[in-house]
Amino acid sequence: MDALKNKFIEKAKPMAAEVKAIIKEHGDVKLGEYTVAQVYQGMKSMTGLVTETSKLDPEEGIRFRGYTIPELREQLPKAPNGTEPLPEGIFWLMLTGDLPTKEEVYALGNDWARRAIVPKHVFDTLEKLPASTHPMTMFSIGVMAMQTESLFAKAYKDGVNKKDYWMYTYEDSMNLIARLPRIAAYIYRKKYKNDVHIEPDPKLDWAANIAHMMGFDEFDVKRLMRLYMTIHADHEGGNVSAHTTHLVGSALADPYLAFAAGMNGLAGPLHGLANQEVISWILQMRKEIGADLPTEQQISDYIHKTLTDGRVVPGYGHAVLRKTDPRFAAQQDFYNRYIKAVKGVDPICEIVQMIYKVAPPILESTGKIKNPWPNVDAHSGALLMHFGITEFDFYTVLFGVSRSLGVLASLVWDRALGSPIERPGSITTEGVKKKIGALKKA
Ligand code: CMX
Repeated sequence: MDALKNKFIEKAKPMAAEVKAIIKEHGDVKLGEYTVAQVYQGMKSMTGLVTETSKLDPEEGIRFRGYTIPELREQLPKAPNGTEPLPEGIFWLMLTGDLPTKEEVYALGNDWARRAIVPKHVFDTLEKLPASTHPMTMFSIGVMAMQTESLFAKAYKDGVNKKDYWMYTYEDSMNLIARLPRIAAYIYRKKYKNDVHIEPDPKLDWAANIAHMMGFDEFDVKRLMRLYMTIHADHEGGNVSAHTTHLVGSALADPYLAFAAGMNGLAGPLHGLANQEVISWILQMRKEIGADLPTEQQISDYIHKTLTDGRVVPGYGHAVLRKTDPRFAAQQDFYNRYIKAVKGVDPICEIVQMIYKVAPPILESTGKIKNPWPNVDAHSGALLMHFGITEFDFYTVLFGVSRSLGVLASLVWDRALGSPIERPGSITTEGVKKKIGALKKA
């Protein structure tokens, strides 16, 4: 058994017993009450899931197994000469709860490199799609085409004991994570670089290889990709991509099917597609204003116009967060440290900083937007643009590659803890009205 798999099951076995005991002894303890508004409006702040890998605090932002993003940027192992964490490390942390050593992270990277071979029929499937297919649709189809490789599906068909589900989920997850960079880069090169492809470099780490296979070998792009892949990895369990993966997996659909479903949710403009929307919105604003660097007044006018047109300001707002997203702050720090301080200002990154100044008071003044602050998507595209990755309808694919780390780590936990099929109850509006009536009478 490999080191990570060994370490995982050492942790998971006693925890599964503990969870069983909690359900048996305290199963009827109330965790909270919910309201009519919560039932109609997306179950916000309703605790309905157990997710071990990360926890989101509305004021502070995300913690991965207790660690904030600044702490992880300090403490997770880095590539030789690297300054940003290796995403292999955050996967290890999410799966085991422990910070890995450099040796453990390098060994995991080597394991993924060995698993990274994508079957030819996956590329053949992608080749058959119309040229106009959106990269996220291609990504989801690529993952679905690879489902032929599922060890979980095969084991289930062969009658595997449910105690061993986690093992096959682990193997599928590791294979899938290892192969996603190749699929993502293939989509990029097929769509934007004349279908000319670049083989992976087995000596490179997982994130650096994505940059390499896309055709970007500069040190700074690899550095950005390591940060990008780390900070997008997880955002507790209730977000659309994580929750969908968990939900579909709860029917014992294998990790390929469950992850592809999660990616279809990530492709929505209110979730992951917002990173493409942000850049498209900024470029449209520059075009309409007729200036590369609009003034604060012009940005303010454009935000007002967006709201008047009944559209959202992409990259702003959040269903849980109530402060600036620390993932935005990490990218802002990257811009200041490695771009602005070294090469001077970048116009699109500067516009992002100006929007950060101008947008929150305008959004707040509407009186209905609960969080006027930027989320992760407000900054990510500007950094990619800076390094020449200008094809913004590809950006969500990169988000998806990173998100695999969190949602698949959670899926392995789901099977190790024996989580059952998810099936919440629902209510009709007639039923809601009856409850309200009964409460009024009482
Ligand atoms: N611009 C304009 N209006 C916004 C807004 C924004 N950035 N954020 C919220 N609102 C509006 C909502 O559309 C809603 O309007 P209605 O009452 O007319 O329906 C109202 O304000 C209240 O919404 P909320 O409770 O503050 O926000 P929700 O929890 O419903 O939605 C989110 C959260 C992220 C979908 C929303 O803020 C939004 O649409 N933001 C822009 C898209 C975006 O950046 N998404 C990326 C999120 C991060 C990620 O998943 O990647």
